[in-house]
Amino acid sequence: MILRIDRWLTELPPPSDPDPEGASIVQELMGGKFGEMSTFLNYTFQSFNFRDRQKARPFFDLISNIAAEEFGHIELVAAAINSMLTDDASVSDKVDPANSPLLALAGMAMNPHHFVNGGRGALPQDSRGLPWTGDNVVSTGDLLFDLTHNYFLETGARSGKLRVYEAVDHPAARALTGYLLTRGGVHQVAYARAVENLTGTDLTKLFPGPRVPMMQIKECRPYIDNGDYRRLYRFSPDDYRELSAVFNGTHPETGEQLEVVDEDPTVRPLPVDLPSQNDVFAPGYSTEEIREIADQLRKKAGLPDEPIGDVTPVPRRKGPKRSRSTVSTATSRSAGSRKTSTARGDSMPTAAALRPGREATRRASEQSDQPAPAPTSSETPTKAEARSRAGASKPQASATTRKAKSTPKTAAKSTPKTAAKSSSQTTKKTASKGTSRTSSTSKSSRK
Ligand code: MN3
Repeated sequence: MILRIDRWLTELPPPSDPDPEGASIVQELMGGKFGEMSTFLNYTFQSFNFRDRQKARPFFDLISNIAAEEFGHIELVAAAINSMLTDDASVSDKVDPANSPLLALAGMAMNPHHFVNGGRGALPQDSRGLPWTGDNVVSTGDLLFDLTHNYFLETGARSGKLRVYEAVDHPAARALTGYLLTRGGVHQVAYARAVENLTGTDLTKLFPGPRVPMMQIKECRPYIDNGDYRRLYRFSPDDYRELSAVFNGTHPETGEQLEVVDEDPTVRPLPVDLPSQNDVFAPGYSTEEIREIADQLRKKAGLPDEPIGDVTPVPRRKGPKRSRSTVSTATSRSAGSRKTSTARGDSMPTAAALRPGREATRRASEQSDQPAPAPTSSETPTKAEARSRAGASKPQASATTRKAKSTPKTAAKSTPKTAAKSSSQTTKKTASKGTSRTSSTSKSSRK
Protein backbone atom coordinates (compact mmCIF):
# COMPACT_ATOMS: atom_id res chain seq x y z
CA MET A 1 0.00 0.00 0.00
CA ILE A 2 0.99 3.61 -0.23
CA LEU A 3 0.90 6.18 2.56
CA ARG A 4 0.21 9.62 1.20
CA ILE A 5 2.14 12.70 2.32
CA ASP A 6 0.74 16.09 1.34
CA ARG A 7 4.05 17.48 0.12
CA TRP A 8 5.65 18.05 -3.26
CA LEU A 9 8.93 16.48 -4.23
CA THR A 10 10.27 19.85 -5.28
CA GLU A 11 9.15 23.44 -5.41
CA LEU A 12 7.40 24.77 -8.51
CA PRO A 13 6.69 28.43 -9.22
CA PRO A 14 3.14 29.58 -8.35
CA PRO A 15 0.62 30.27 -11.14
CA SER A 16 1.70 33.21 -13.29
CA ASP A 17 0.67 33.86 -16.88
CA PRO A 18 -1.61 31.11 -18.15
CA ASP A 19 -0.25 29.05 -21.02
CA PRO A 20 -2.91 26.60 -22.28
CA GLU A 21 -0.87 25.63 -25.33
CA GLY A 22 2.18 24.83 -23.25
CA ALA A 23 -0.03 22.91 -20.79
CA SER A 24 -1.23 20.72 -23.64
CA ILE A 25 2.35 19.88 -24.56
CA VAL A 26 3.30 19.14 -20.94
CA GLN A 27 0.46 16.58 -20.92
CA GLU A 28 2.87 14.28 -22.81
CA LEU A 29 4.86 14.01 -19.58
CA MET A 30 1.68 12.91 -17.81
CA GLY A 31 -0.15 10.51 -20.09
CA GLY A 32 2.27 9.91 -22.97
CA LYS A 33 3.77 6.51 -23.73
CA PHE A 34 6.97 7.61 -21.93
CA GLY A 35 5.20 9.85 -19.42
CA GLU A 36 5.07 9.64 -15.63
CA MET A 37 1.84 7.62 -15.57
CA SER A 38 3.72 5.02 -17.59
CA THR A 39 6.76 4.91 -15.34
CA PHE A 40 4.54 4.88 -12.22
CA LEU A 41 2.28 2.09 -13.43
CA ASN A 42 4.96 -0.01 -15.13
CA TYR A 43 6.94 -0.26 -11.91
CA THR A 44 3.78 -0.59 -9.81
CA PHE A 45 2.48 -3.56 -11.79
CA GLN A 46 5.92 -5.14 -11.94
CA SER A 47 6.10 -4.91 -8.14
CA PHE A 48 2.57 -6.32 -7.74
CA ASN A 49 3.38 -9.26 -10.00
CA PHE A 50 6.88 -9.96 -8.66
CA ARG A 51 7.44 -13.67 -7.84
CA ASP A 52 9.85 -15.12 -5.33
CA ARG A 53 10.60 -11.69 -3.97
CA GLN A 54 12.49 -12.92 -0.93
CA LYS A 55 15.07 -14.54 -3.20
CA ALA A 56 15.37 -11.40 -5.31
CA ARG A 57 14.73 -8.83 -2.59
CA PRO A 58 17.15 -6.09 -3.74
CA PHE A 59 15.54 -6.01 -7.20
CA PHE A 60 12.02 -6.08 -5.79
CA ASP A 61 12.85 -3.25 -3.41
CA LEU A 62 14.35 -1.17 -6.22
CA ILE A 63 11.32 -1.47 -8.52
CA SER A 64 8.80 -0.95 -5.69
CA ASN A 65 10.60 2.07 -4.30
CA ILE A 66 11.00 3.82 -7.63
CA ALA A 67 7.29 3.19 -8.28
CA ALA A 68 6.53 5.17 -5.13
CA GLU A 69 8.70 8.09 -6.26
CA GLU A 70 6.91 8.11 -9.63
CA PHE A 71 3.60 8.85 -7.91
CA GLY A 72 5.17 12.09 -6.74
CA HIS A 73 6.26 12.80 -10.32
CA ILE A 74 2.69 12.49 -11.58
CA GLU A 75 1.66 14.90 -8.86
CA LEU A 76 4.29 17.41 -10.00
CA VAL A 77 3.30 17.17 -13.67
CA ALA A 78 -0.32 17.82 -12.67
CA ALA A 79 0.80 20.75 -10.54
CA ALA A 80 2.71 22.32 -13.43
CA ILE A 81 -0.21 21.85 -15.84
CA ASN A 82 -2.68 23.26 -13.31
CA SER A 83 -0.43 26.24 -12.76
CA MET A 84 -0.28 26.85 -16.51
CA LEU A 85 -4.08 26.65 -16.79
CA THR A 86 -4.73 29.05 -13.91
CA ASP A 87 -5.70 32.59 -14.78
CA ASP A 88 -5.85 35.35 -12.21
CA ALA A 89 -8.45 37.07 -14.32
CA SER A 90 -10.92 34.29 -13.62
CA VAL A 91 -10.56 34.49 -9.86
CA SER A 92 -13.00 37.42 -9.85
CA ASP A 93 -15.96 36.93 -7.55
CA LYS A 94 -18.71 37.07 -10.12
CA VAL A 95 -18.69 35.48 -13.52
CA ASP A 96 -21.61 35.73 -15.90
CA PRO A 97 -21.70 32.63 -18.11
CA ALA A 98 -23.74 34.61 -20.65
CA ASN A 99 -20.66 36.72 -21.30
CA SER A 100 -18.83 33.63 -22.62
CA PRO A 101 -15.88 33.98 -20.25
CA LEU A 102 -14.07 31.04 -21.88
CA LEU A 103 -14.47 32.33 -25.44
CA ALA A 104 -11.09 34.06 -25.28
CA LEU A 105 -9.43 30.68 -24.87
CA ALA A 106 -10.67 29.38 -28.20
CA GLY A 107 -7.61 30.59 -30.06
CA MET A 108 -5.16 29.64 -27.33
CA ALA A 109 -6.12 26.21 -26.12
CA MET A 110 -4.81 23.17 -27.92
CA ASN A 111 -6.84 20.84 -25.76
CA PRO A 112 -10.41 22.03 -25.04
CA HIS A 113 -10.75 19.14 -22.56
CA HIS A 114 -8.62 21.16 -20.17
CA PHE A 115 -11.50 23.62 -19.87
CA VAL A 116 -14.61 21.72 -20.91
CA ASN A 117 -13.94 18.51 -18.93
CA GLY A 118 -11.03 19.34 -16.69
CA GLY A 119 -12.08 22.68 -15.19
CA ARG A 120 -8.66 24.12 -15.96
CA GLY A 121 -7.00 20.97 -14.65
CA ALA A 122 -4.56 18.25 -15.69
CA LEU A 123 -5.96 15.08 -17.26
CA PRO A 124 -4.62 11.54 -17.72
CA GLN A 125 -3.96 12.22 -21.38
CA ASP A 126 -1.01 12.70 -23.71
CA SER A 127 -0.18 15.85 -25.67
CA ARG A 128 -2.71 14.87 -28.33
CA GLY A 129 -5.46 14.67 -25.73
CA LEU A 130 -5.59 10.86 -26.05
CA PRO A 131 -6.19 9.00 -22.77
CA TRP A 132 -3.30 7.12 -21.16
CA THR A 133 -3.71 3.42 -21.76
CA GLY A 134 -2.72 0.31 -19.80
CA ASP A 135 -1.17 -0.94 -23.04
CA ASN A 136 1.78 1.23 -22.02
CA VAL A 137 2.53 -1.17 -19.17
CA VAL A 138 5.14 -3.88 -19.71
CA SER A 139 5.07 -6.34 -16.84
CA THR A 140 6.23 -9.64 -18.23
CA GLY A 141 7.14 -11.46 -15.05
CA ASP A 142 10.67 -11.91 -16.44
CA LEU A 143 12.89 -9.81 -14.19
CA LEU A 144 15.62 -9.18 -16.75
CA PHE A 145 13.11 -8.32 -19.46
CA ASP A 146 11.33 -5.88 -17.13
CA LEU A 147 14.53 -4.24 -15.90
CA THR A 148 15.79 -3.78 -19.46
CA HIS A 149 12.43 -2.34 -20.43
CA ASN A 150 12.58 0.06 -17.49
CA TYR A 151 15.96 1.32 -18.63
CA PHE A 152 14.51 1.90 -22.10
CA LEU A 153 11.42 3.56 -20.60
CA GLU A 154 13.53 6.00 -18.57
CA THR A 155 15.59 6.76 -21.67
CA GLY A 156 12.44 7.62 -23.62
CA ALA A 157 11.11 9.61 -20.69
CA ARG A 158 14.22 11.79 -20.55
CA SER A 159 14.14 12.32 -24.27
CA GLY A 160 10.51 13.47 -24.02
CA LYS A 161 11.30 15.79 -21.14
CA LEU A 162 14.07 17.48 -23.06
CA ARG A 163 11.80 18.05 -26.05
CA VAL A 164 9.04 19.44 -23.87
CA TYR A 165 11.64 21.72 -22.27
CA GLU A 166 12.60 22.95 -25.73
CA ALA A 167 8.99 23.47 -26.77
CA VAL A 168 7.59 25.20 -23.68
CA ASP A 169 9.14 28.21 -21.96
CA HIS A 170 6.61 28.69 -19.15
CA PRO A 171 8.46 28.84 -15.81
CA ALA A 172 6.37 26.00 -14.32
CA ALA A 173 7.17 23.71 -17.27
CA ARG A 174 10.84 24.60 -17.12
CA ALA A 175 11.13 23.99 -13.37
CA LEU A 176 9.24 20.71 -13.77
CA THR A 177 11.38 19.37 -16.60
CA GLY A 178 14.61 20.43 -14.90
CA TYR A 179 13.68 18.36 -11.87
CA LEU A 180 12.29 15.36 -13.75
CA LEU A 181 15.27 15.18 -16.12
CA THR A 182 17.52 14.83 -13.08
CA ARG A 183 15.40 12.22 -11.34
CA GLY A 184 14.87 10.24 -14.55
CA GLY A 185 18.65 10.14 -14.88
CA VAL A 186 18.91 8.55 -11.42
CA HIS A 187 16.33 5.92 -12.33
CA GLN A 188 18.13 5.20 -15.58
CA VAL A 189 21.36 4.59 -13.67
CA ALA A 190 19.46 2.42 -11.16
CA TYR A 191 18.02 0.12 -13.81
CA ALA A 192 21.31 -0.02 -15.73
CA ARG A 193 23.09 -0.99 -12.52
CA ALA A 194 20.41 -3.60 -11.78
CA VAL A 195 20.95 -5.21 -15.21
CA GLU A 196 24.71 -5.05 -14.65
CA ASN A 197 24.43 -6.71 -11.24
CA LEU A 198 22.18 -9.41 -12.64
CA THR A 199 24.04 -10.25 -15.86
CA GLY A 200 27.36 -8.43 -15.93
CA THR A 201 26.24 -6.43 -18.97
CA ASP A 202 27.32 -2.84 -18.39
CA LEU A 203 24.54 -0.63 -19.76
CA THR A 204 26.17 2.37 -18.11
CA LYS A 205 28.66 2.39 -20.97
CA LEU A 206 25.77 3.78 -23.03
CA PHE A 207 25.70 6.94 -20.86
CA PRO A 208 24.78 9.61 -21.29
CA GLY A 209 21.80 8.40 -23.22
CA PRO A 210 20.01 10.28 -24.55
CA ARG A 211 22.75 12.88 -24.72
CA VAL A 212 20.92 15.41 -22.59
CA PRO A 213 23.09 18.51 -22.03
CA MET A 214 22.11 18.76 -18.37
CA MET A 215 24.72 21.39 -17.55
CA GLN A 216 23.26 23.69 -20.21
CA ILE A 217 19.85 23.48 -18.56
CA LYS A 218 19.82 25.93 -15.72
CA GLU A 219 16.79 24.29 -14.11
CA CYS A 220 18.83 21.06 -13.72
CA ARG A 221 21.82 22.69 -12.11
CA PRO A 222 20.50 23.03 -8.54
CA TYR A 223 19.88 19.27 -8.48
CA ILE A 224 23.31 18.56 -9.89
CA ASP A 225 24.91 20.92 -7.38
CA ASN A 226 23.14 19.37 -4.39
CA GLY A 227 23.81 15.80 -5.47
CA ASP A 228 20.20 14.82 -6.25
CA TYR A 229 21.39 13.36 -9.56
CA ARG A 230 23.19 10.52 -7.76
CA ARG A 231 20.75 9.84 -4.90
CA LEU A 232 17.93 7.39 -4.57
CA TYR A 233 15.47 8.30 -1.81
CA ARG A 234 13.79 5.54 0.16
CA PHE A 235 10.05 6.19 0.07
CA SER A 236 8.92 4.11 3.00
CA PRO A 237 9.10 4.44 6.80
CA ASP A 238 10.49 0.91 7.27
CA ASP A 239 10.52 -1.07 4.05
CA TYR A 240 12.57 -1.40 0.84
CA ARG A 241 15.81 -1.46 2.80
CA GLU A 242 17.81 -3.49 0.29
CA LEU A 243 18.06 -0.74 -2.33
CA SER A 244 21.73 -0.21 -1.64
CA ALA A 245 22.51 -3.79 -2.68
CA VAL A 246 21.72 -2.75 -6.28
CA PHE A 247 22.06 1.04 -6.32
CA ASN A 248 25.75 1.36 -5.49
CA GLY A 249 29.14 2.08 -7.01
CA THR A 250 29.88 5.25 -8.92
CA HIS A 251 27.81 7.41 -11.24
CA PRO A 252 28.73 6.52 -14.85
CA GLU A 253 29.11 10.17 -15.91
CA THR A 254 30.75 11.87 -12.93
CA GLY A 255 32.38 8.98 -11.08
CA GLU A 256 30.82 10.18 -7.84
CA GLN A 257 29.45 7.70 -5.34
CA LEU A 258 25.80 6.68 -5.69
CA GLU A 259 23.87 7.00 -2.47
CA VAL A 260 20.63 5.73 -0.93
CA VAL A 261 19.02 8.29 1.37
CA ASP A 262 16.37 7.60 4.00
CA GLU A 263 13.76 10.13 3.05
CA ASP A 264 11.98 12.40 5.49
CA PRO A 265 9.05 13.61 3.40
CA THR A 266 8.11 16.40 5.81
CA VAL A 267 11.11 18.46 4.74
CA ARG A 268 9.75 18.64 1.18
CA PRO A 269 7.92 21.78 -0.04
CA LEU A 270 4.26 22.37 0.73
CA PRO A 271 1.91 22.19 -2.25
CA VAL A 272 0.71 25.43 -3.80
CA ASP A 273 -2.94 26.25 -3.07
CA LEU A 274 -4.50 26.74 -6.50
CA PRO A 275 -6.92 29.66 -6.55
CA SER A 276 -10.54 29.11 -7.57
CA GLN A 277 -11.39 29.59 -11.23
CA ASN A 278 -14.88 30.97 -11.47
CA ASP A 279 -15.24 30.80 -15.24
CA VAL A 280 -15.17 27.00 -14.97
CA PHE A 281 -16.90 27.06 -11.55
CA ALA A 282 -13.98 25.27 -9.91
CA PRO A 283 -14.35 24.33 -7.11
CA GLY A 284 -17.98 25.46 -7.49
CA TYR A 285 -20.28 28.06 -8.92
CA SER A 286 -20.41 29.61 -5.46
CA THR A 287 -17.03 29.11 -3.85
CA GLU A 288 -18.05 31.03 -0.74
CA GLU A 289 -20.96 28.68 -0.14
CA ILE A 290 -18.59 25.69 -0.15
CA ARG A 291 -16.35 27.51 2.26
CA GLU A 292 -19.23 28.24 4.64
CA ILE A 293 -20.34 24.61 4.59
CA ALA A 294 -16.76 23.46 5.28
CA ASP A 295 -16.51 25.94 8.16
CA GLN A 296 -19.74 24.62 9.69
CA LEU A 297 -18.61 21.00 9.31
CA ARG A 298 -15.28 21.83 10.86
CA LYS A 299 -16.99 23.47 13.84
CA LYS A 300 -19.35 20.53 14.27
CA ALA A 301 -16.43 18.08 14.22
CA GLY A 302 -14.64 20.04 16.96
CA LEU A 303 -11.80 21.08 14.66
CA PRO A 304 -10.00 24.44 14.87
CA ASP A 305 -11.52 27.40 13.01
CA GLU A 306 -8.63 27.51 10.56
CA PRO A 307 -7.85 24.57 8.25
CA ILE A 308 -5.27 22.18 9.70
CA GLY A 309 -3.53 21.30 6.43
CA ASP A 310 -0.59 23.38 5.23
CA VAL A 311 -0.21 24.98 1.81
CA THR A 312 1.96 27.49 0.06
CA PRO A 313 -0.48 30.36 -0.49
CA VAL A 314 -0.54 32.00 -3.90
CA PRO A 315 -0.54 35.77 -4.08
CA ARG A 316 -3.63 37.02 -5.86
CA ARG A 317 -2.57 39.36 -8.60
CA LYS A 318 -4.73 42.25 -9.62
CA GLY A 319 -5.22 43.24 -13.21
CA PRO A 320 -7.90 43.64 -15.80
CA LYS A 321 -9.35 40.50 -17.28
CA ARG A 322 -8.03 39.62 -20.69
CA SER A 323 -10.77 40.38 -23.13
CA ARG A 324 -11.61 38.54 -26.28
CA SER A 325 -10.65 41.58 -28.34
CA THR A 326 -7.23 41.44 -26.74
CA VAL A 327 -6.74 37.96 -28.10
CA SER A 328 -7.92 38.71 -31.63
CA THR A 329 -5.72 41.81 -31.79
CA ALA A 330 -2.90 39.60 -30.70
CA THR A 331 -3.44 37.05 -33.41
CA SER A 332 -3.38 39.66 -36.12
CA ARG A 333 -0.07 40.85 -34.76
CA SER A 334 1.43 37.38 -34.67
CA ALA A 335 3.92 37.74 -37.50
CA GLY A 336 5.86 40.44 -35.74
CA SER A 337 6.29 38.53 -32.53
CA ARG A 338 8.27 35.53 -33.68
CA LYS A 339 11.58 36.68 -32.33
CA THR A 340 10.24 37.09 -28.83
CA SER A 341 11.63 33.95 -27.27
CA THR A 342 15.12 34.17 -28.68
CA ALA A 343 15.28 37.84 -27.82
CA ARG A 344 14.95 36.88 -24.18
CA GLY A 345 18.26 35.12 -24.40
CA ASP A 346 17.09 31.65 -23.36
CA SER A 347 19.84 29.10 -23.42
CA MET A 348 17.82 26.60 -25.41
CA PRO A 349 15.92 27.29 -28.65
CA THR A 350 12.18 27.17 -28.09
CA ALA A 351 9.56 25.95 -30.47
CA ALA A 352 7.40 28.69 -28.97
CA ALA A 353 9.08 31.01 -31.43
CA LEU A 354 7.49 29.01 -34.20
CA ARG A 355 4.05 29.11 -32.64
CA PRO A 356 2.83 32.64 -33.20
CA GLY A 357 -0.51 32.17 -31.45
CA ARG A 358 0.63 32.00 -27.87
CA GLU A 359 3.53 34.38 -28.19
CA ALA A 360 1.23 36.88 -29.80
CA THR A 361 -1.36 36.49 -27.10
CA ARG A 362 1.28 37.02 -24.48
CA ARG A 363 2.62 40.02 -26.31
CA ALA A 364 -0.79 41.57 -26.68
CA SER A 365 -1.58 41.05 -23.06
CA GLU A 366 1.70 42.75 -22.25
CA GLN A 367 0.67 45.73 -24.34
CA SER A 368 -2.96 46.10 -23.37
CA ASP A 369 -3.09 44.85 -19.80
CA GLN A 370 -2.00 46.76 -16.79
CA PRO A 371 1.26 45.16 -15.81
CA ALA A 372 0.42 42.47 -13.34
CA PRO A 373 2.10 43.35 -10.06
CA ALA A 374 4.74 40.89 -9.03
CA PRO A 375 4.29 39.08 -5.75
CA THR A 376 6.02 41.06 -3.07
CA SER A 377 7.02 40.02 0.37
CA SER A 378 4.24 42.13 1.85
CA GLU A 379 1.47 40.40 -0.09
CA THR A 380 2.94 36.92 -0.10
CA PRO A 381 2.45 35.16 3.20
CA THR A 382 5.42 33.03 4.07
CA LYS A 383 5.09 29.34 4.77
CA ALA A 384 5.69 30.03 8.44
CA GLU A 385 2.89 32.60 8.50
CA ALA A 386 0.60 30.24 6.68
CA ARG A 387 1.44 27.52 9.13
CA SER A 388 0.73 29.65 12.14
CA ARG A 389 -2.54 30.80 10.62
CA ALA A 390 -3.37 27.21 9.86
CA GLY A 391 -3.12 26.21 13.46
CA ALA A 392 0.43 24.91 13.32
CA SER A 393 -0.20 21.23 13.69
CA LYS A 394 3.47 20.58 12.97
CA PRO A 395 5.88 22.89 14.73
CA GLN A 396 8.53 24.35 12.44
CA ALA A 397 11.33 23.43 14.82
CA SER A 398 10.68 19.73 14.69
CA ALA A 399 10.64 19.74 10.89
CA THR A 400 13.99 21.46 10.86
CA THR A 401 15.40 18.99 13.34
CA ARG A 402 14.28 16.09 11.22
CA LYS A 403 15.84 17.67 8.17
CA ALA A 404 19.17 18.12 9.91
CA LYS A 405 19.09 14.62 11.27
CA SER A 406 18.18 12.50 8.31
CA THR A 407 18.85 14.30 5.05
CA PRO A 408 21.94 16.45 5.14
CA LYS A 409 21.81 17.59 1.53
CA THR A 410 18.30 16.87 0.38
CA ALA A 411 15.92 18.78 -1.80
CA ALA A 412 15.20 21.11 1.07
CA LYS A 413 18.48 22.72 0.23
CA SER A 414 17.74 22.77 -3.46
CA THR A 415 14.35 24.37 -3.34
CA PRO A 416 15.39 27.92 -2.61
CA LYS A 417 17.79 27.68 -5.54
CA THR A 418 15.07 26.37 -7.80
CA ALA A 419 12.80 29.14 -6.65
CA ALA A 420 15.50 31.65 -7.36
CA LYS A 421 16.01 30.23 -10.82
CA SER A 422 12.35 30.38 -11.70
CA SER A 423 11.93 33.79 -10.13
CA SER A 424 14.78 35.25 -12.08
CA GLN A 425 13.34 33.77 -15.22
CA THR A 426 10.00 35.37 -14.50
CA THR A 427 11.83 38.57 -13.76
CA LYS A 428 13.40 38.52 -17.17
CA LYS A 429 10.02 38.15 -18.80
CA THR A 430 8.28 40.84 -16.86
CA ALA A 431 11.14 43.27 -17.19
CA SER A 432 9.88 44.26 -20.62
CA LYS A 433 6.54 45.16 -19.10
CA GLY A 434 8.19 47.84 -17.04
CA THR A 435 7.36 46.35 -13.69
CA SER A 436 9.70 46.83 -10.82
CA ARG A 437 9.97 43.17 -9.93
CA THR A 438 13.41 42.23 -8.85
CA SER A 439 14.92 38.90 -8.34
CA SER A 440 15.61 39.57 -4.71
CA THR A 441 12.01 40.60 -4.04
CA SER A 442 10.71 37.45 -5.61
CA LYS A 443 13.22 35.37 -3.81
CA SER A 444 12.50 36.81 -0.42
CA SER A 445 8.79 36.35 -0.93
CA ARG A 446 9.28 32.64 -1.48
CA LYS A 447 11.30 31.92 1.60
MN1 MN3 B 1 9.70 9.89 -13.24
